[in-house]
Amino acid sequence: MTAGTTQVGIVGAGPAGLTLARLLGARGIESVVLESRSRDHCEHRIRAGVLEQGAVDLLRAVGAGERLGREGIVHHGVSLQFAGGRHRIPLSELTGGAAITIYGQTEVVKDLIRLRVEAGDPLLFEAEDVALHDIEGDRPRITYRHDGRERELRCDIVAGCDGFHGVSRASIPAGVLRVSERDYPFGWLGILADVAPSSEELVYAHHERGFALLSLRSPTLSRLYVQVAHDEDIGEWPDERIWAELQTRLGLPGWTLAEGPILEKGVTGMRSFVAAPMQFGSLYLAGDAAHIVPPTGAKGLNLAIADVELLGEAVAAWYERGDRSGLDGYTEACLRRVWRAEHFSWWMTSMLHRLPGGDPFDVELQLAQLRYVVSSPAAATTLAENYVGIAGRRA
Ligand code: FAS
Ligand code: PHB
Repeated sequence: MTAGTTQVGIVGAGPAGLTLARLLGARGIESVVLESRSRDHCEHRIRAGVLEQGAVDLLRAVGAGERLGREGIVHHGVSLQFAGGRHRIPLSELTGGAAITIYGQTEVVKDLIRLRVEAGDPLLFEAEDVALHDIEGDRPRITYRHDGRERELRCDIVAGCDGFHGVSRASIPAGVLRVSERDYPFGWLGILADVAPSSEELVYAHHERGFALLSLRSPTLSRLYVQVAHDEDIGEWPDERIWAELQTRLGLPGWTLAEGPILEKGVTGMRSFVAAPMQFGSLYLAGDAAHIVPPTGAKGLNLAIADVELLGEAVAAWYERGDRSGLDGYTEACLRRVWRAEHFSWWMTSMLHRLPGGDPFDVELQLAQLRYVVSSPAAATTLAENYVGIAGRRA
């Protein structure tokens, strides 16, 4: 067994783990990032696409803002489409100028990995059988296998940034966590298509056949989704069927949805999930390891980055001046914002998706809500301020 030591052991090289590593490095705190998958897998796993201003600011602050500033597309509105009409929500007008930035999570991860590798700081891909030990005390250990050799990492703190299916949350003893969750009876089939987006801004569509979303990754790359069954078989969806469904759900008189080669397609399930506390002993959970939101509110990635901003500051305060208040108050500091995002994501999902087995009453409630949001400045502001990112006391 090869033993090593560091200050913070970070499990997972997704947005949470990689951003935390940068934040700690900026404060002179050593960390080792252990990732179970390959670099190529992490850099090409298609996921989120919308960054709140807070996330953009933090990525810039940790030195990951150069390409983001060049290639990120700033949007000042989104549209809701229902009952044959498309209605723009002027996000920036309603929030004193706040905006969102379209920049794929794959790009965020590529930028952060490149920075980590260039800095020569430890980032181990394909770390196998990662296991946490002695997390209830103040000398936790992480064991894992890398390059065929059994290894052990001794550290002061473990950051569980390993996503919903990771090992960290599962390492917390039974009976400690309070889990709140909701599984939805539908999922999203998403495609990445080599075609210029047919709308400059995102379009969220309510349709009797189900929800659809027009999003994008660049001026030549479209990202689109259709609601499907939660256990949909992607094999049942040849490209022609996907485009036909998108044309039906997004189509409007006088507007054309351009089609093109589909480069990637996949089905993702949908759930709301919060595990509390987000810490146990010397283990701190961040991002999807602690909470999941349905992607309708575009919050998942932004929540992960917001968690590690708090965790990074708390860890630095502890090392720099022995102040544990941030660590002790980490869960409470995160959960207000997490539950605000959980509510908003649930609200957007409930308003826009066709509920399997839903009766006309459900549909009329959704349409009434949609008509109200697009006709009342107060209601539109509610959507806008949550969508661009609500922080502080209003969370
Ligand atoms: P991540 O899951 O991104 O990263 C965790 C990392 O830990 C991964 O690299 C994983 O390989 C690694 N890991 C797991 N187990 C490990 C172990 N035992 N040892 C070591 N490493 C381990 N959010 C949006 O806002 N919009 C979207 O459209 C959207 N689409 C999504 C589609 C899918 C299929 C999924 C699963 C999520 C989607 N999300 C979306 C949410 C997503 O963006 C997450 O919120 C975001 O990835 C959270 O980042 P992390 O917390 O870093 O977790
Ligand atoms: C995306 O572009 O992947 C995206 C955008 C907005 C969402 C979800 C996903 O709400």
